Amino acid sequence: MLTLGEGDTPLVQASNIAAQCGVDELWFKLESCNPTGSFKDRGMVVAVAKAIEAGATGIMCASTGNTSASAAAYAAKAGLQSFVIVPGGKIAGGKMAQAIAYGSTILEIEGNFDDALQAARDVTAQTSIALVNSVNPHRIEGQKTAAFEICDQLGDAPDTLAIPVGNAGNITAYWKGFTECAERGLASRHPNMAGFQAAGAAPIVSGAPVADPQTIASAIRIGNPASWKGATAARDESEGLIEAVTDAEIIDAYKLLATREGLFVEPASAAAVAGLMKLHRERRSRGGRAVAILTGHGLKDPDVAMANLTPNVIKCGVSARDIRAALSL
Ligand code: AN7
Repeated sequence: MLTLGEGDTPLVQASNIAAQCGVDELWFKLESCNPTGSFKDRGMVVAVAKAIEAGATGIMCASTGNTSASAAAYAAKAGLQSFVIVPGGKIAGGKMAQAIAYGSTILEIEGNFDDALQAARDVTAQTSIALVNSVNPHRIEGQKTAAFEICDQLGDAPDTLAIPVGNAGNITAYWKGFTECAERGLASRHPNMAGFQAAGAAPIVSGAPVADPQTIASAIRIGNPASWKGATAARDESEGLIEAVTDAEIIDAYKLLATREGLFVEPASAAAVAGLMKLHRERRSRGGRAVAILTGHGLKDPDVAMANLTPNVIKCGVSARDIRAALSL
C-alpha cells in the first residue's frame, strides 16, 4: 500500500468565463490539488507500487518536469532510488526544486524530452530499474480514475472534455476511464474529447513528429508523443478534436484563469481553456457542459509568471496615512 493522498480532486464550476469558452456550463478539475501539484500522481502511485511488486531496484523516467517531481516523491515515500532524465535548462524552476527536494538523481541531457524518453527506455530495458513514464500501462490505469471522479461529481459524463496534450498519456487515460464508466452504467454517454497542443509542439495536429518543439508551456514541449495512437483513438472514437493553440493564446487563458476565476495554473494547463476560447471565437463551440482539466499548479513555473504578468505594485511608506494616500482612500 502506497499513497501520498492523491486523487479525489475538486471539480469547481466557473463563475465568470464560461461564456468566453462558448459553453453553458464550465467546470475545472483541479489536478493541481494532488500532492506534488499535478495530475501525474494518480498514475505514479500505481506505477511505483507495481515496480516494488516486481522487485525493481529503482525507478526512472524522462520528463518535462511534472513526471519527475511525482516519481521523485513516490520513490522517496517508498524508499526507492529515483533517476530522472530531463532536457537541460528546459524544466520549470518549481519542478526542478521538487526533484531536488525529494532526493532524486537528476540526469540533465543535451536534447529534448523525446531524446530523454528514448534514453530512459534503453536504460530500463537493460537493467532492473523500472520505467515509470506513461508508456508503463500502470500509469494509465491510475490516471483514468480522474474520469471516474468527474462522472461521479457531475452525475454523468460532460459533453466536452478539454485537456492539454503533450506525451498524450493523459488524454488516453481519460478516454479509457470514460469508456469504462459508460460500459458500467456510471455514465449515460461519452464526452467529446477536445485535446490541445501548443502550436510549436503540435505533432498530432500536423500529423508528423516535430524535431525541435518550442513553446512557453514547457510541460508539453514534446515532438513525438509516446501515446500518439491512444490520443488519435480518443479523438476519433469520441468524435472530438485535437488542435493547436499559440503561446499568446495560452498566456491569455493563463491570465484569465487567474484574474477571473482565482485559478493560478501552469501554462500547459491553460492550453485546455485557450482551446475552448479559440473554438468559441471561431464559432465551432459545441456548447453544453464542458470540463477543463487543469493539470498543474501555477507555482510550478514562477519564471513564466514573472515574465508575462504585469504586477500591480505600489512602493509606499508604512503608515496608514501613506497607504491611504497611495490608494486615494
Ligand atoms: C501540467 O512531466 O510529459 O499528454 O514529463 O506536466 O499526458 O503528457 C508532462 C505533461 C499537461 C501533458 N499538463 O500530459 C512530464 C510530462 C501538464 C503536464 C501535460 C503535462 P500528457
